[in-house]
Amino acid sequence: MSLTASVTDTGYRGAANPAPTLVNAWNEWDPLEEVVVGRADGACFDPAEPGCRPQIRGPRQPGATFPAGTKPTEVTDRANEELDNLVAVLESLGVTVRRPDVLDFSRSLRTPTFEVPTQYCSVCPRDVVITLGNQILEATMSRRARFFEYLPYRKLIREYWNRDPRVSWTAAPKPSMADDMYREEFWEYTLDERFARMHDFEFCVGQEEPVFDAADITRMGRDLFVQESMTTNRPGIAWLRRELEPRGFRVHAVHFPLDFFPSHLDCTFVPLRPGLVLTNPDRPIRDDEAAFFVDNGWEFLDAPEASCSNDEMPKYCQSSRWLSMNLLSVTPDTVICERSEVDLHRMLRGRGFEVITVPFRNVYEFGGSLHCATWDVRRTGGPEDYFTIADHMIAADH
Ligand code: ABU
Repeated sequence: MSLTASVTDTGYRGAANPAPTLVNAWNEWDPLEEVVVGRADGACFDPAEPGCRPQIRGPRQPGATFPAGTKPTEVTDRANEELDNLVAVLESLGVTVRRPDVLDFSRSLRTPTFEVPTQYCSVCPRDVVITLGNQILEATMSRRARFFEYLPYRKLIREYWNRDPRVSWTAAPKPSMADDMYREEFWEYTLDERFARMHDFEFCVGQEEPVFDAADITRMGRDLFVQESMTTNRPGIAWLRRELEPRGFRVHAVHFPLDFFPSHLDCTFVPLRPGLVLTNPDRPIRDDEAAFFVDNGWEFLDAPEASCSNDEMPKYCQSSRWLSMNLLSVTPDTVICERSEVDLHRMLRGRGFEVITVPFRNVYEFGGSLHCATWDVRRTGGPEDYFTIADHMIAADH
């Protein structure tokens, strides 16, 4: 396997110069030192747009429509209570916690290429920004309501960039989000049609402009795995490859053909520690991609059933019940999980993990659970190579 950059290109100084970079994260599990936790203030309901058709969950009154505008204060307060509790738990573990700014998300947007009646929220930094070694990378984003969602994090990003000259800061090119960037027919397919088309990996974003959400990327040292999804297209993965491979990363596309509405990898394929990935039993990774992990000695551990069905998820939540596996690793042996996912707790404890539990279901309708609602700015550790046995690369596209 040829590496095109040395470790010094990535800002990691190693044992000879151990001063930690202020921004440093190479995987999802190394000991967590600093993290941003989202906040729910001013959050709006997801507006309907070409990249999103929000649906009411479970039983609904005839004629009921998905709400619009700012979420009710009591809903936001309940989510903030759980987010603040997560902050307290992390601080009690010695982790430095930072919070984003709040935007006026109720403001409509009118750009030269699109309009949208409201924006969304700053609960899920994971979707917007990612730490890759010493680099802060802002995603293109894929939905109009989230176009400016980098703004709540910009003050923090500037601070990290100003405080440590080794910190690199990159914003991916913003897409037009014009009508012709999307494939609106996607929303009309029946489940049978989706089944028939599952190996096409064509979703609601087209293949012209590079598009990705940061949560479609998962980090395992030198290797980054990026899901083709409703929120990340093949040009988006090509952009990541061209940007990151000169920095010494290997960028692999991954596919989960049975996930008909893929959006973000962290309810599908969740690395827990070197050699172990928590996998979604409903969404197996494509066989050829599974082989890359297995040939390198990795084990897949299927998550147990979530504690509730899709219909029992909060009424306005747009994520799947598999938020159950959207955990946050604090160390390779310690994870924070949602309180009600007792089967997952039991399974992970059986595998030697310390499991800390927190209530988080009131955050679900704001787009995610514990992994989504956090951005790990700094973990200890460096650019390890966890894929040394089999050196075949996963192709960029399908
Ligand atoms: N934002 C994560 C959602 C993933 C899922 O619905 O499965």
